[in-house]
Amino acid sequence: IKDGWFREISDMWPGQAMILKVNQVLHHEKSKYQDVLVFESSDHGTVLVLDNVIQCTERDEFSYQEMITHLAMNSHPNPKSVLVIGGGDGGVLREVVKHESVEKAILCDIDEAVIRVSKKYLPGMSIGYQHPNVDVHIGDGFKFLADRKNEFDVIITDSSDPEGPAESLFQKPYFELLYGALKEGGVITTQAENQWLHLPLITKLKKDCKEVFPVAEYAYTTIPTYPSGQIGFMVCCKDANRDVKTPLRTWSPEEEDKLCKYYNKEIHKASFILPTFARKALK
Ligand code: AAT
Repeated sequence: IKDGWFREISDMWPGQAMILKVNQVLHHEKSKYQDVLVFESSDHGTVLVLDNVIQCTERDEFSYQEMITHLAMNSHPNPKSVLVIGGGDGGVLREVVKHESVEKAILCDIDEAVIRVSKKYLPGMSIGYQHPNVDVHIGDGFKFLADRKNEFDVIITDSSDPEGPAESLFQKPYFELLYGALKEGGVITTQAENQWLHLPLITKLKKDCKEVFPVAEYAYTTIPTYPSGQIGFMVCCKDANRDVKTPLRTWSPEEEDKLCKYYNKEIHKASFILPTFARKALK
């Protein structure tokens, strides 16, 4: 933070940076895994930053949390058992428990500090922890999955960028673990970066996913405070006949309106339609 502005400078997005105006710093610590900063911004509500990378702002977090969650959840006929890897702020959990079919939701984040500060400073997201069907596990997502077989209907990997503790969550052995931990017909989504900035990485991700899952598609959402204003997801399914681009279950327009601010059944389909340059690279 310099002169009252936070700057998100990183070699993952060279030559550009999001800058947000800071009203006051609410919390700053070095946890065991990362630098954890929470500040109140002038126009984006409370902001969570890990290792100088914006994880969420109260103003636009819903577009990411709803899409990474409902793209997977609504591509499964009856999701009962759900796992979230990362997602320490609780926002994805909040979205998962909107589905009445869910009997158990486990969250595994590596860093207790993220969960602790989110419970204190981000109540609109950490409300997800209050649901009775939720269990929390503190630990590395890769290690957690190593002992899990045939257990989950949906697994959502809401992870930070590959530079740092989430590096292993972007590699093929991780997708093999995800495949093994899913029940028959299971679905995953993972945070899969930005098509303007990370096309080679996304191409590699999609190739790795395609070698593990019979269905692997890239979708994206718009979000002003992530680099270049968009972020993508890999959506994969164990069932070769499932079309994840079309929601299998839908809410009524009234329910949709009550439950979601970004996701709807039309945007589910639209989120898989890519501009020509990205479509070519990912073919
Ligand atoms: N919903 C907020 C967005 C995030 S949160 C990323 C979470 O992943 C953090 O809470 C971090 O502690 C956790 N994490 C990182 N590595 C691991 C790991 N190996 N196992 C489990 N959890 C992990 C993502 C923001 C994306 C930013 C885009 N630029």
